[in-house]
Amino acid sequence: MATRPNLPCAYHCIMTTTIQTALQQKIAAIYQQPFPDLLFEAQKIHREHHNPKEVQFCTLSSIKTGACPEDCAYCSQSVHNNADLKPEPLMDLVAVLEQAKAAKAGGSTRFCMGAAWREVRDGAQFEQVLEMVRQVAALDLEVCCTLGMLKPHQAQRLKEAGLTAYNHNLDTSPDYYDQIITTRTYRDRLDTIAAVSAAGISVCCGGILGMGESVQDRLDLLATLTTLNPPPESIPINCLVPIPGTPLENAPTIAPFDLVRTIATTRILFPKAMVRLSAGRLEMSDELQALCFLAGANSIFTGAKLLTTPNPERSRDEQLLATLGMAPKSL
Ligand code: SAM
Ligand code: DTB
Ligand code: SF4
Repeated sequence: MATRPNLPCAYHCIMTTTIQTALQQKIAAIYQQPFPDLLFEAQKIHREHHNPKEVQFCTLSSIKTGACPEDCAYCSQSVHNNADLKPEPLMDLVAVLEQAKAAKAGGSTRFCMGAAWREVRDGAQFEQVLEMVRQVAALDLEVCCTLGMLKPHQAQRLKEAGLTAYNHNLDTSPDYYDQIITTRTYRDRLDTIAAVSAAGISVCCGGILGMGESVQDRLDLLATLTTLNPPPESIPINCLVPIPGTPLENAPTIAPFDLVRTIATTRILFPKAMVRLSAGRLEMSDELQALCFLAGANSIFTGAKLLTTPNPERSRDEQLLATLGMAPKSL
């Protein structure tokens, strides 16, 4: 695999070219191993740090849907795209708490609230989200938010409210980023991640596979994640859900073995992280999902809906785990 001699400025700010190339080579060597060696290495590391028979169930809630000013090419919620989606204002607290209680009753130990915002603004809506965080945390669930860009004082307030983790994906490589999103930069993303870490909140950061990127782009995303300090404790690996009316509606689907290799490489690079097999499971066979678990994925989103797109029913996931002699992870 050819390595790129140069990556753009945002990347240079965190790595010199020499380290960058060495890191890229190291990651490529992991990824390119013969499949049995790659899976064996991933399994060894996975078993040292996690129970290989357990998968964490997480539940998503779209607390504010659509009308987002960002132009993410994959997203149903961008005003720049023409997806068939009805925008919804910020949900009320009681409705969110009902969803969180139902999630817990269904075996989820983590509840993730997503808002289609470019960034958080101080004011009544943020106060309402802070109250949601407080009350979901009081249910004894891990509580995660993904609300767009944050300033340091906002991250601090989320921490004080009891937030466990903040999801803010880098999505792809620094090189490919401007093919997917033009209304913000990689540096913007890294700045929010730094604010989250500085506030003592755990970072959930991953990407999307199947947006027309190269294998090298996927490995460069992983390389960037290794430069975060501390490394992310949670890494969602999403497969693109192609949405009619978005620029990526006809993007080529990721090859199943490329997905498994990417998950195994992630597990090897981030032994302690939760690796989340996120969007795109509806299109996957049980056998492919089982291979992803063997490669080190240990979390899924359960319930019939992700944020705006369908997801397997929880009963199907329970059945799959039972067939494999596996079980949902308790807190
Ligand atoms: N607006 C916030 C942001 O972008 O950070 C939070 C919500 S956004 C929908 C959360 C994540 O969902 C994105 O970062 C992206 O990785 C993922 N996502 C969105 N649309 C997707 C799609 N069609 N397929 C796969 N993943 C998707
Ligand atoms: C993440 O990486 N994947 C989740 C969660 N973080 C917020 C979202 C997936 C969204 C899939 C497309 C949709 O349902 O709109
Ligand atoms: Fe907005 Fe997030 Fe969708 Fe981008 S991914 S359009 S920021 S909701």
